[in-house]
Amino acid sequence: MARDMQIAIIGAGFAGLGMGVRLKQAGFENFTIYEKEDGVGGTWRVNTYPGAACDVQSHLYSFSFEQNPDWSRMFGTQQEILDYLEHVADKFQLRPHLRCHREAVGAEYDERQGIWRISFSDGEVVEANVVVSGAGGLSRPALPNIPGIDDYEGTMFHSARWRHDVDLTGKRVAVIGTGASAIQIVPQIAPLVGKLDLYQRTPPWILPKPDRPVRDWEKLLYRHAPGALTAQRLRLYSTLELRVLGFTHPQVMKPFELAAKRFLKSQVPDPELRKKLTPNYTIGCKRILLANDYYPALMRDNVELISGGAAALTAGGVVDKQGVERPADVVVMCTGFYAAENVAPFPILGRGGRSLDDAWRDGPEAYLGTTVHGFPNAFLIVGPNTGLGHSSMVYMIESQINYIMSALKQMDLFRLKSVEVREDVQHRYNERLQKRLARTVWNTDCASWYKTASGKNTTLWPSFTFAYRARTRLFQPWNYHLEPGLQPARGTVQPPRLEV
Ligand code: N01
Repeated sequence: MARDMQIAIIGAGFAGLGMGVRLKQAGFENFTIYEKEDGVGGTWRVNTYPGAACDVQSHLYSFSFEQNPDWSRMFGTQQEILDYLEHVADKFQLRPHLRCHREAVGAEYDERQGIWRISFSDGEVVEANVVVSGAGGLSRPALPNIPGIDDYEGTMFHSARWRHDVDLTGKRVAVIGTGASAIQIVPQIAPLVGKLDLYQRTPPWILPKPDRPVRDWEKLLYRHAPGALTAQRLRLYSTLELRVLGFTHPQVMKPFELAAKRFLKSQVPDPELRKKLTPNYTIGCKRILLANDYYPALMRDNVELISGGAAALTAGGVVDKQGVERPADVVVMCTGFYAAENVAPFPILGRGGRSLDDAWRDGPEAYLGTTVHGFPNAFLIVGPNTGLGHSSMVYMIESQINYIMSALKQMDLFRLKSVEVREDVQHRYNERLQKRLARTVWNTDCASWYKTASGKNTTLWPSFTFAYRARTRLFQPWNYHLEPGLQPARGTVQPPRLEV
């Protein structure tokens, strides 16, 4: 086993770091993690908006190989999760493999040599036998396509690019969108701002968040009692996993709907406001949100909920669906990310110079969400249909890493120049997947970021996560075209441009 392949990993979030750890543990040392930001953490580095926190319990939303007995709360905050990832980078000695401020701007496959040539925004070009994209499923902020967006003269920013230099105290602030980001932001900024206008197009279904500080004795137990942390992880895993039954059998969602309605009623006594906040689609069709402080924030005197969404922007404010304009000093776009379409992580040209965008023009698809026909030696982490509505993405990421490791070990052992998933295998897999998705709650009566404009769900895994884990345990060479003759690539072929 030579372990001499060059491996380029794009992104230093959970996916890229997890991949780095596993490569190191298996003796692959020729890997580099390229990150466009100034450090590790991915989404947990970038999303610094007030109130940013995870909606999956941290004892589960963390690596199985680096469990943390010291989480301060049940649901980790952005800063705590970022600290955890910094710790992972240090503990597993990933820093020497890390190149920050390196944004991948293109990757091209050279069929003759079986290598990828990857270009970065600073002019560096590297050659690698394998490219692993851990660029993230929700990393490209989307702005709404509404008239006047370029005419607005105040301060406008997206939730994922929070402007900490902008003081919101006493200002008139318009928040557009009521998804997972907005419902965390609104309760934090409402007490500061002069007036908060919240533009809601579709009300989300919201359930209470069972969050609390982790008690000192629990931390002691997790630290010292053998198996206690694993038992907690298992308990959380099985509780969350049961929710799959609801998502895949929409008729089972009724009790959740009743619980959400009861919660709304207990928090919002005003029937008018309650009516505006009651969704009219099946619970679970869009992501179910967890929050205890969102509804109370909407009852403040300085907060106005505007139904129908934002129809346009003007130089000085936002126009609602009824044509009423409200002035705004600051507009915060909580309008989500490009997720279901236009999602090649960066321009990628595969075999025959075909672009991934072109291969995905009818919606992204891959085999096991990881490999794509026409793109040999390229692996996607959090690729098509690997997202979850019910449990920890870190579990899915670790499953994908298992699969990629299994593929890399076989490439190394049999000196394979290339591995490329067979077209018929990818096609059959996606046909079955889409049939299964058709019967789920996500395919009922709503539009969501899970689906393309034509209604194809290209983001979610429609089954138990342990079923995905079982399928990704081993790389099956018979599902791939294999080419012998691996030649280790050269790494950097063109150094970065010097800053002058
Ligand atoms: O984005 P979203 P997000 N006028 O796409 C609305 C993860 N995440 O950033 O529903 C008014 O959910 C749009 O309305 P509609 C998590 O996976 C996790 O909040 O399309 N509104 C919607 O309300 C999450 O699902 C955490 O009708 C307009 C909102 O913008 C994903 O990231 C925290 C509009 C976009 O919501 C994305 O969440 C944060 C308009 N003209 C994020 N145009 C946690 O772990 C669009 N909208 C807690």
